Amino acid sequence: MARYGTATDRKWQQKWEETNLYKFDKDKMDKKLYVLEMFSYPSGSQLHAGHWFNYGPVDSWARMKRMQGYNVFQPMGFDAFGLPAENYAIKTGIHPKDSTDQNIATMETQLKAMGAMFNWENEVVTCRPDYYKWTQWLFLKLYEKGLAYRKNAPVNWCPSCSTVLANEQVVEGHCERCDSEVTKKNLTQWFLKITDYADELLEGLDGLDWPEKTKAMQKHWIGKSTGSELTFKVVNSDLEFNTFTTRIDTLFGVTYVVLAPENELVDKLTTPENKEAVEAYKDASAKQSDIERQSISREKTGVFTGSYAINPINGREIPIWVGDYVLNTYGTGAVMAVPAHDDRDFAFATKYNLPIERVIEGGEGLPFTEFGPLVNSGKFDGLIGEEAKDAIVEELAKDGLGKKQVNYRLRDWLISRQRYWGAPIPMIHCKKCGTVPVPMENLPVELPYDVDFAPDGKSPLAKSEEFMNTTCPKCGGHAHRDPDTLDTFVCSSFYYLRYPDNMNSEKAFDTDLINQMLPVDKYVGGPEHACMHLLYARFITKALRDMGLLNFDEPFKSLTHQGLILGPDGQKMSKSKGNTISPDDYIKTYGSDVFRMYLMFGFGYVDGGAWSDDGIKSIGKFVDRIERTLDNCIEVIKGENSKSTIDKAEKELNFWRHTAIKGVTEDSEKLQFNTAIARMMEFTNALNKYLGEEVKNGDFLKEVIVDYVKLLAPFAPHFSEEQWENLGMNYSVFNTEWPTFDPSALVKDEVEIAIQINGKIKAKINVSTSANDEEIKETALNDAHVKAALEGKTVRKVIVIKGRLVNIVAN
Ligand code: ANZ
Ligand code: ZN
Repeated sequence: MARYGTATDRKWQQKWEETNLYKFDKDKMDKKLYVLEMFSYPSGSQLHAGHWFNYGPVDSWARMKRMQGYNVFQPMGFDAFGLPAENYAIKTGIHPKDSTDQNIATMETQLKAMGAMFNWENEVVTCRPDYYKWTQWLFLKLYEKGLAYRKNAPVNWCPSCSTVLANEQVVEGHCERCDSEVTKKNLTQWFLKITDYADELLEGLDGLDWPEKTKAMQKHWIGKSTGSELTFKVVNSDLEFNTFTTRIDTLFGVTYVVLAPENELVDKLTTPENKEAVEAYKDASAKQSDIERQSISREKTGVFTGSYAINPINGREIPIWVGDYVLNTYGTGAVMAVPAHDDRDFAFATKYNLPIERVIEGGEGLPFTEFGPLVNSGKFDGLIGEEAKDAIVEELAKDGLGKKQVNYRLRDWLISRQRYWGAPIPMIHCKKCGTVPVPMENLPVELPYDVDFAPDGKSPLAKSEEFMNTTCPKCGGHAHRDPDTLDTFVCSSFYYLRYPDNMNSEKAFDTDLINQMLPVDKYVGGPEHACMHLLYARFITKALRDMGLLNFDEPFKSLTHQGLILGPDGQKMSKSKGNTISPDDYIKTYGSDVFRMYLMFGFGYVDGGAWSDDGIKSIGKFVDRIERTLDNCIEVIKGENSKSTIDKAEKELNFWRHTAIKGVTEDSEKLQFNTAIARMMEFTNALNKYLGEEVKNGDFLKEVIVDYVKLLAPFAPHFSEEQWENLGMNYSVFNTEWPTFDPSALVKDEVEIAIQINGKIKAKINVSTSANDEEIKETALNDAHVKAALEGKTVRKVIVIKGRLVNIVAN
């Protein structure tokens, strides 16, 4: 009878729960290890292979750490608000709360069947009032500090879904959900001032043990750009506007300027004969997302306003155009165009027949040196790069027409959502007092259950009179609640702070406790959150630190992104392709340990790859083999020990034992589980080889398999507990110490050396590692195979390459 499978899983899960084995010990803070996996979104009611790949291997790592003496904290919860549940509700009529609760219940059962060391008593569920009370608290704290503000801003709007879309939900200008064209709509929205932390968010990246690619993505997203802001006056007018440029050294090559269609100067600058064309152009570009407008390959378009501007350096008059490759949300919403030195300007100028003129200076990459005549830069001729930039900006500064300027690509975080399934924004709008925060003691502002959330262009909560009508906390008069809900990324921006103190009903968290518990020591999750969740969480940590509520700067010291498990066809798993793998089915057959071990052995952890049924089958066979091997070992141990000495065979087994201890420990530490498990396979082979010996040492063997089961325990926790019990050891293997390797056991007494005769390997010999060249040579020449091969030949030369090879030249 196999000692693995669901019955074994259940048995040990129950025992672990009864004995509260994985309880975090608050008195052992010096050894705390906060291991965090990104919490799940409770959708589709199924735990999929991706969840397993995130949680299973990390749990194995955490188990090893526990055995190494760490006091592991590994919580789990649900990121439970959000669009999918609401969209599902719109389609099926099942209330988001009901479907979410149902999905959570199912996923909890599935997660428990995984048998990970989750600290369930610390669970958080973001859609429950005991959690979102603190999401609202966080918003109010940010508001108190001036980090939350309200402004009118253009947002992506899907007319058919009647809702705001995040930038990420706009795919090539169309709604991700219904494919209709997305437009812009001006709405009054709440924003969080993440831009206040732009520099710190950038600088902090250096000290983080994060994937380089993720750090690079955040860096790019923050997009710090050092340049200058220049003033262009409008010809025959009092109007002027600023441009932001990183290449002021190309100022003499400016042949026109371009304003973003949304730039408020456009209407004032447009002459009557150009009005119609400009209006039409503005309408067309309102439909484009910023992301699209920035696309390099996209054809550049624009219209002339009819007005001219003055180049501040040389007084030259240049046409003012409108073009949507200029974003209104970056820099000043206007650019000086230098088609000889900028790709986009070049494409634009070529299309509209605008002059292209090259400056001599420039220094940094001159992409179009073959284009356009050289223009003279007057007294700046001969200066290049930074020198030229400094000289020109200094000159302009004298007349107040230029200054150095730093710009960021990062925008403030728009957090209002005109959706139902989220945390209500705890703000009250009073005719007399304006916007008034809900007093902290009145939190949570509960999300009402009975709301018509069918999309019709308004926030669903706005339709609930009961919710909307309230009294003003300041004047006591009649007032309205804010009808919007918070972006779900607000919920997940602080969940790691709430976990350790999830039952606290007085505060979001106890500062002293959290300062001890955090930062998170190891954070693991998908790479898709690089510029959203991972950036928001860093911002919120810094903001709370500045409020005196935390004493650390960064929430996640070390981060890993697990790879993606693909379907058997090598494609991303999807229901429509029918290539999904249902973990539950496999667990029924193999139990959770084999499933987990296959994931850990079959894939590089950060690489992922295609699922293979043969792969899991062979891991099943490996576990069977482990079981047979250990049974045979136990038989030897229980029998009369034939010898008590440690000889050659024991030394060899000991070598593999310590090789495995060293390898498994080092590889697992780096989350390289596939090679760690390969070591266990080597170790298993060595045990079997030893079992083939005629006389064995039972006491020694027992020592060896005690280490064997300990090393196996993190990868196959239930099965290993079973083996541990079978060995007659005390519960639990996870309360024992992780083995350490003995370096002296890794020094081999003998090495195998190949013997080549005239370049061909003819034999292999064993020699003592302490043998000198002369001794090795002699052993080689005395070997029977070598003697036979040298029959009738004369040895001309013997070269010994220590530890590896003996090369004999003979003819
Ligand atoms: C003249 C120039 C010449 C430029 C040249 C570049 C190369 P980063 O590095 O991303 O900050 N720019 C400024 N504001 C813009 C806006 N709102 N929309 C689109 N483009 C804008 O890029 C700064 C450069 O992007 C600026 O420097 C400006 O073009 C353009 F050979 O000015 B440059
Ligand atoms: Zn009032």
